Amino acid sequence: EVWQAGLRGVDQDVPSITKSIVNHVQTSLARQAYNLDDLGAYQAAALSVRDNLLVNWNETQLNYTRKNPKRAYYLSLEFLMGRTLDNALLNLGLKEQYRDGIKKLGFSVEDILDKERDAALGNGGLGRLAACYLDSGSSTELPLWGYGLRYKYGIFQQLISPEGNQLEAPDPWLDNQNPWELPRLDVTYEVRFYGHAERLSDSRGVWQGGQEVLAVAYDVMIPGYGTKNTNNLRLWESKPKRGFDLNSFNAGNYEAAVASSNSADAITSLLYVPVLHLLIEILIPSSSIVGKELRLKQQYFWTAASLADIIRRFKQQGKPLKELPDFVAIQLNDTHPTLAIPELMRILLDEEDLNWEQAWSIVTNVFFYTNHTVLPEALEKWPVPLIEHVLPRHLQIIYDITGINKAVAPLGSSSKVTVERKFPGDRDRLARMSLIEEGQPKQVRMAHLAAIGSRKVNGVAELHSDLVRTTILKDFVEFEGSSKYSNVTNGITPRRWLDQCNPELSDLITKTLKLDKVVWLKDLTKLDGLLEFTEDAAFRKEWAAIKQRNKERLANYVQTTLGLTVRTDAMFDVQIKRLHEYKRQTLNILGVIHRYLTLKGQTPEERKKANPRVVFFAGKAAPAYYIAKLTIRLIVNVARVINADPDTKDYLQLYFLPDYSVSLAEVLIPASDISQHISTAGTEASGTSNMKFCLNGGLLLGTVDGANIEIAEEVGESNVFFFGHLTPAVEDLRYQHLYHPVPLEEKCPALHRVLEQVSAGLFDDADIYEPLLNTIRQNDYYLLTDDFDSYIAALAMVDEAYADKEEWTKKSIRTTAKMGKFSSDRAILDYAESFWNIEPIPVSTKK
Ligand code: 26M
Repeated sequence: EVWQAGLRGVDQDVPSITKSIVNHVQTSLARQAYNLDDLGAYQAAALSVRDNLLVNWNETQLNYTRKNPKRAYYLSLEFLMGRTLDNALLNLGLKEQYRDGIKKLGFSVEDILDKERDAALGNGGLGRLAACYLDSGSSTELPLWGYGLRYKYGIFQQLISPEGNQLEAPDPWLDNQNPWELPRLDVTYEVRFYGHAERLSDSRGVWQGGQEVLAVAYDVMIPGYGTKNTNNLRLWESKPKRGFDLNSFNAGNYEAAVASSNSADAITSLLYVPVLHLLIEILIPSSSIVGKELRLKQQYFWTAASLADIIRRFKQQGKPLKELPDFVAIQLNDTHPTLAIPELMRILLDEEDLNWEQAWSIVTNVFFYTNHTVLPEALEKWPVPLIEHVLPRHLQIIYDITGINKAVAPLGSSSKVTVERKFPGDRDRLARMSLIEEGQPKQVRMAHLAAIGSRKVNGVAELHSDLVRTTILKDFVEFEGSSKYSNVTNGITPRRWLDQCNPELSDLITKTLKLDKVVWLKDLTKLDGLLEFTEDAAFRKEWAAIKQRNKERLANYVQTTLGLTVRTDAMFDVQIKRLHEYKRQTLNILGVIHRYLTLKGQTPEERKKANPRVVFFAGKAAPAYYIAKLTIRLIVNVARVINADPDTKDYLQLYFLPDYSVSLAEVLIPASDISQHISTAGTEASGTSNMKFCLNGGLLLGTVDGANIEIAEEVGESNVFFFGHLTPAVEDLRYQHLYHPVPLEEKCPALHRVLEQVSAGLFDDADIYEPLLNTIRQNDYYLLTDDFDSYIAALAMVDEAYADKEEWTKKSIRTTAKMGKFSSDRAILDYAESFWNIEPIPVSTKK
């Protein structure tokens, strides 16, 4: 087909593939082809695929240099990429040729793909979103680069002890050589920390002394789907500027000599888990100061190196800096890169001699800020003394922006309209809006800095963006007007999250729509062509059979990795996401216990009417998040008891799958009949796995929250299972809890019975779960006692609906058919058009 060879410029036949793999075995791996193992075969195949990517990557970059378009940069501390080889093969259209070539060499492509380690440089939704956006940026041919950090260790590996406790082990993902990165040892920048800052005038200053660290670039190629366009993800590694301190070395003080080099290496050594810098503040005030300083250094190191790289590229054009916004747009993924705002001000004022008005006008036209949460405890704040110590000049600039004691932007605003002038005498408002929060110590509110320094601010789903406008940034909307505050609903790449993880369903869709798959995978709204087949019994049969085989694939995975036998003739019910109180895994497990107790109270005859259900959980808890870890322990121990109970094991099984990852999600998602997205209304900004399940024909059980709402709008309320209180009720209910508490046995007897059984030690030692149960009994901030009955009712509706298999399959087809909106191509094009003002730059297919 045209798109396969022509558009991608890659047309490798099987003999040349085997030749290239064997060549890499000998010359890159320095091994013999005749005694190669799967890992070696994977590495050689990956290097051979990389050769193809390199050709496209070079052409793409050359094309950008020649055409010199405006470019966009996605700054993210997290890129949760998962595996690359399968994705690269599919995007290049070379999967079948490689399957044959690899077989000729005596290996199976599936075994080889399985040897790749996930690149897990992220925590959850925010990092995976960044990875989907890179895929879509290349696929839609946009000049979009990512900038991040090359962590030596990704997110920790999760182990579960026999007692059910989460244990953390390091993730040394780079231990095997990584064929997907290109070290650019010549692309380096110096980044300064500490030292002292002096003011030279009202706005200008100088920053000297301290310590300098080197940032070294590593490039990761991001191939587009059905195009030659291959963008770049540049990850920075930190390294000491000089190997070590020669003076100490010569004086025989070897420890001191390597100390400074170690402190430089530490910056990119590990990915931070949110709780380490957020929740820990609340639990143990001013605990790990060292950890906090390192996280701040990480953020500045990455931000400074990325900006220096962007400005160097811009300057090569020989254009004046005032034109920067015409050529550069920078998206801030959450507040993590917000130091880019004072850093660009510093460069423009101190190094480029611009005045404040000129500099601020450039800054506020270059940056764009995406907010990913409205949970107050998750909003970043940095202690003023810490910033002063590590980045003294940036603190001066932050104070200049806030306009010491005058609140937002007397200097910052180019229109000279200040909060004081617009709202005279409103001191509370000034205090609320200030970049500096009063307290011991004072803290810098990063979301405020990101908002006032950006051209546009967006949330990640309609409801969430409304909440951003009406809660955390309300005062800013009132001050600046609402046009700057908008929404881009998240999306997911259908390449990885359908074509790659569910190849059988992808093939059935291609066959049914009678379209080349590249067409519908690049215009996902085409899926609604499936709607007319809901009434086609033969089609439904194929659809249901694929779901069944995906369930067997998952069962097989559980059998081989955990040695457990999962029955596949039951409904598969899945909740997979980071463990957090607001996501309410607790509600789910208490619902499972309720179901178990109900079954136990029935006669064997009565039980036969039950809809058999297998419940899967997976997800990591932040290492210091005690309640989240206790929830895991409860799930594991309930599973141990339930799965061993002969009365119920035919009707209810429960599994906690350890070490959730992108690759595990690719097995779990296609196998789900129903998935749970049950956050307290107003707390889950968007969610993105909800979109992935629905795209794969799984139905959704959820609250009226985040992107669930827009999914229901698309697929129709009759095809989703909604329950629970709505966002506007939440505040009121919390007030009731505090001032008019009702005893649990009165308010929710069903839940009361469940808690009593857990307390009594039905699943574990009697007292173990008291701290978890008390969060519900005491103030129940996440409203489990308010939503439990309607949750149980919704589960009953799910059972009832599942009993009618034909009708269920129709719902499943309708759900997939209406998921077009949630392609990350739509989302990234929305950013490109409404925010960045950039256009697709296709690589010419003609030589
Ligand atoms: C973690 C531990 C303790 C306290 C708070 C947190 C925490 C909560 C939210 C940390 C960060 C948070 O927000 C950042 C984030 O990752 N948000 C997620 O972004 C995804 C992509 O937009 C959304 O789909 C998720 O709904 C949102 O939670």
